[in-house]
Amino acid sequence: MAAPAELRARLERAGQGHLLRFWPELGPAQRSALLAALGPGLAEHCALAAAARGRERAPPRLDGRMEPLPGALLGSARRSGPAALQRWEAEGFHQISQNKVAVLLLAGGQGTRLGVSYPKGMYDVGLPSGKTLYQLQAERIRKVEQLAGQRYHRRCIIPWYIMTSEFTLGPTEEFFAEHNYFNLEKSNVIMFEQRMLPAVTFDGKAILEEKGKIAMAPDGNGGLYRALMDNKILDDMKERGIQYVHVYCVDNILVKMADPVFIGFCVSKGADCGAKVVEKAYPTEPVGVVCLVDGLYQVVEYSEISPETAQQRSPDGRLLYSTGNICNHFFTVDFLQTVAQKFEPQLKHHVAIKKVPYIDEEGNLVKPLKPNGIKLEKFVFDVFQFSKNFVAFEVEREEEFSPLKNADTAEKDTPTTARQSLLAQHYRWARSAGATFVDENGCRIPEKFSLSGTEDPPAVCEISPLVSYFGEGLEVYMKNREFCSPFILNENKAEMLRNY
Ligand code: UD2
Repeated sequence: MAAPAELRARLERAGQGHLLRFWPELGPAQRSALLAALGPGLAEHCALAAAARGRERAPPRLDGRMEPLPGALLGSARRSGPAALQRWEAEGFHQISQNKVAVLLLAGGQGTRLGVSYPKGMYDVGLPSGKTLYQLQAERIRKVEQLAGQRYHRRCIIPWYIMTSEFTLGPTEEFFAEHNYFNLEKSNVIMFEQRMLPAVTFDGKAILEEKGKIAMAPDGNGGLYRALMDNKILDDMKERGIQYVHVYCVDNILVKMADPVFIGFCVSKGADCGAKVVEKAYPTEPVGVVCLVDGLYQVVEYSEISPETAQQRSPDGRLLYSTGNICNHFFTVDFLQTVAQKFEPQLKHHVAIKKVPYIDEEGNLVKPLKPNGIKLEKFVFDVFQFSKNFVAFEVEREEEFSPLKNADTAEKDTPTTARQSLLAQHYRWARSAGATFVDENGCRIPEKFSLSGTEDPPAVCEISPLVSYFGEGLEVYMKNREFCSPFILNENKAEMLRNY
């Protein structure tokens, strides 16, 4: 059967005629799948992608239009006294105890830099326990629910929304089912799917990855806002009485799920939108900076600032633009609703240039060695501009940020650095709870007081999130006790030590 003439003519006119090149070879199922992908929006998307790439080849410098966040909007874990931190924490726990807080994981990315074919959350960075990122996150949720429950003597639930994509939904669902949802209630783990967009060549042609299939990629983590509407997630949140959502990305091994201090800070400031940030390590560090551009809140990518601006310092010696984005955001449900219903179409498309495998004219699959394709993505933080009351909260990098981005061949943000960050943190917690460590021969391991984020602690001590969420309550198990490294403090061990 020939392709419908009208469709062929429409595609030819739009410069997309090549998509029907292998039509005669396709079976009925492939044909109907291809037809479904060839909707009227396709040509428009291809033209948009090619034009966007043209613009982004020379990204505009934003220097002259930027201003740092006003101090009044910027809270800080380090520079605030214990009384303020306790007040925010208490506010956060209060909201959690009212079942008004949810967490939302952005897990639709393909993890290409890490080089694994499965979702990043399933990655095991080599901790003594063998726990994956998903398991650590699930256990942190359970622990915060428990801590809030103990304070307020009631059962607390923090629903876990997980945005996946065509690539990650199936394996993520299977993984959670295999692990019995890490003992969370299945009905409180809500997975939904973001949309996909076609990959396009530099001259604006959709790419065939199979003879009857257009190469597609998730529409970026800013695809969240459409996905919330597509999947009626905001309705689900409202039915559950959720008012505040902590949105975070999958790869930060130190992520503090539903962090009561951050939630409490944002709620007590009356914020509709907030971002956790870390102080930039050095002026050219490749992280986005949360700041104002033309008076609107924005994350400015490092490529959009000149080295001179990046190096500017304020009178206290800190970098003027020091607020590094770590993809940890606070939103009220009302704000999400307004954005999703009203502003989503205004979010700009960012261009990602990628190597996209394609079918050549002879029908062979080619894996390009050089980037050949454009993928358009929206970014989750591009909604900051619509906030009426935006705040940022600066946290300690070594306590809260160590992302898993690259394979171990890279220097930074690898499985090794993620593992080291977590074990260094747990070593610090154990030490301040009064623990000492010996090696397998019983010899005392000398203590180390200052650890860089990227070195192994002198003793290996892994503490289950089910025992401690942020280092709290460990004295009862560890004070004046000696442990043999490597040591895992899990729930059973904790129970034994408590009764000992
Ligand atoms: C993200 C932030 C960056 C910085 C950095 C810190 C964005 C756009 N950039 O950069 O500013 O904070 O993290 O680690 O937020 N994802 C989806 N769907 C998609 C694409 C990505 O859910 O279509 C998820 C992905 O699974 C991950 C998160 O979004 O959990 C961040 O994605 P990324 O790793 O591609 O972002 P990165 O490292 O460029």
